[in-house]
Amino acid sequence: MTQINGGEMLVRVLEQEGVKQIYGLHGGHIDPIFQACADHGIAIYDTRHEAAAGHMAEGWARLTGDPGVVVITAGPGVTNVVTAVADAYVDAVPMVVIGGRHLVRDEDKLLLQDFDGRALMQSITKWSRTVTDTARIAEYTAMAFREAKSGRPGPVFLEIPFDVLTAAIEEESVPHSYVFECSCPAPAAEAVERMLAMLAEAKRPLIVAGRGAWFAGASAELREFAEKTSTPVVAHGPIRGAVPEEGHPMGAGSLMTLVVLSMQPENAPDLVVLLGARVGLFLGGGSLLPADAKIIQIDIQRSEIGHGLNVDLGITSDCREALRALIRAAEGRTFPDRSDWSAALKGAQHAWQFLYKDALESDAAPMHPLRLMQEIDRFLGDDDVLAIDGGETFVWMQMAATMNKPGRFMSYGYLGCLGVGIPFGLAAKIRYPDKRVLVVTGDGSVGLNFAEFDTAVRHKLPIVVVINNDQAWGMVKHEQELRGAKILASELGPVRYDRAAEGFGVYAEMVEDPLQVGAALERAFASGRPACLNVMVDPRPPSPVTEAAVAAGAP
Ligand SMILES: Cc1ncc(C[n+]2csc(CCOP(=O)(O)OP(=O)(O)O)c2C)c(N)n1
Repeated sequence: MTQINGGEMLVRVLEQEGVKQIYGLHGGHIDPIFQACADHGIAIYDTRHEAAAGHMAEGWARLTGDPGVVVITAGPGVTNVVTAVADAYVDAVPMVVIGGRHLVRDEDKLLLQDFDGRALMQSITKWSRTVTDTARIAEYTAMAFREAKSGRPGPVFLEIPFDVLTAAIEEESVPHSYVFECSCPAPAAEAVERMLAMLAEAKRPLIVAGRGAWFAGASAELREFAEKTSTPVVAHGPIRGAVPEEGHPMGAGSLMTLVVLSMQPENAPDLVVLLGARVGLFLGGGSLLPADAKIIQIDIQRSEIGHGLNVDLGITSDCREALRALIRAAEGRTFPDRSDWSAALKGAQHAWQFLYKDALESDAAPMHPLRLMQEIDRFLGDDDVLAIDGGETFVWMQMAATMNKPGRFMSYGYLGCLGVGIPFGLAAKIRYPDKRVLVVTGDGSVGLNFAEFDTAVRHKLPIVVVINNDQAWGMVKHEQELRGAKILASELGPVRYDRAAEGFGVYAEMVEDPLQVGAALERAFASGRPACLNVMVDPRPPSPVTEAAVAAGAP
């Protein structure tokens, strides 16, 4: 019989799970896993900081729905990946985190990287285990994938002590290959009937589609249902574009449309369908939904129904299964013509262009940040992928972005986690090697994972990073200004990020003229290399979200 070590055993399960790449940063404690990955042709995307490896893994999962796999070393490797795992946990993103651990026999001896990673990870993972028997590594690895993917997905943590990983044992068969059949919960027939009846009565119904709809793979069904029932859609996250936001009467843009609607009582929706969308930050804690609107909530997680908001009809179901049942039941029925309503929504979707008309039409430098975002939106095609990072930067880009295909829009979620931009962009480029990937980030946020320009160069991942350079941690600086507080710890100055990025070997330019943004983007993509455009913008204007947050007394 052949002898294999724990690393080999683990990687055989990765292979069986269809894993083509892992993300990580090396350390002796995990070398057997890296060695076995190389033997099995699994790519290792090694980063300059474990946080970035974690964000790449969650970025991959956010786009594909498949667990992203990150492998980090014992002790500081585990502690450095915590933010990314928390980001995935808060947003229910599947991720398999594999950590090294000190030797079992060295427990509590203060030797190299002696640290209880599992204790740390327990509050930010769905499931966690420490493997103490080499013969069970395969069983536990397969279990980790099942846990990450089942029910409401999320990150899991598997920790393997170095002596358990390196021990040689007789070759054992890894768990038998299986097909992970989705036995997804579907809606009850009565619930489907009730929902269709409520929809038929509504004058201004609106679907709010969130990450749950994306992970359920419900893009096509969402569009079909919206068309069949004349129900407009606003969307958040990668499901944006499932109903094209341009040229389709039911595509009503992002949640920024809700911000405008909340200022137009005459256009308040009378029925809101929360489709895999939770009530939190992006719905203003529920305040963006009219108090007297009827609420229907569809979510795979029963406990999520009514969380933060009273609902009139709750449906515990996988979003795609629910939409399929609704589409079947809606067959042959007619729904009211709602063209006035969808026109009103289109108006709200584009209201920003009128509210900021002067800034958008001015060619003066420094340009207004929304002007930069408009230039970016004009440049981007339907197939291009957009990853956003930053505070004000996120708001301005979210206002300007038009998504016409699903799976092209990425950003952080409820954790409000800055620093994800470059790692998400890199993950997107791995997922879509033939598509253009653009990262738009604040100058503060880009600093958190700036060294990942090196990862982009080493791994030949030609993403283009646009830095919205307002020379500050803009959102917090504007908050200080609006509150009349002292301006402190929020200023950064005119840093030449383009020159710093050049040091890593990327194509770089500084851009000051708004009329040059499009041409600079062309040159950056044409370079065929990773690229950095350091765009100087007017640091003064606060975004409407910052103004609203300060007015509401929120941080
Ligand atoms: C990791 C992390 N640290 C700090 C914050 C708090 N925070 C929220 S917005 C913001 C400013 C972001 O500045 P920048 O990236 O330059 O974007 P801008 O607001 O200027 O567009 C900060 C520091 C956070 N959300 N996440």
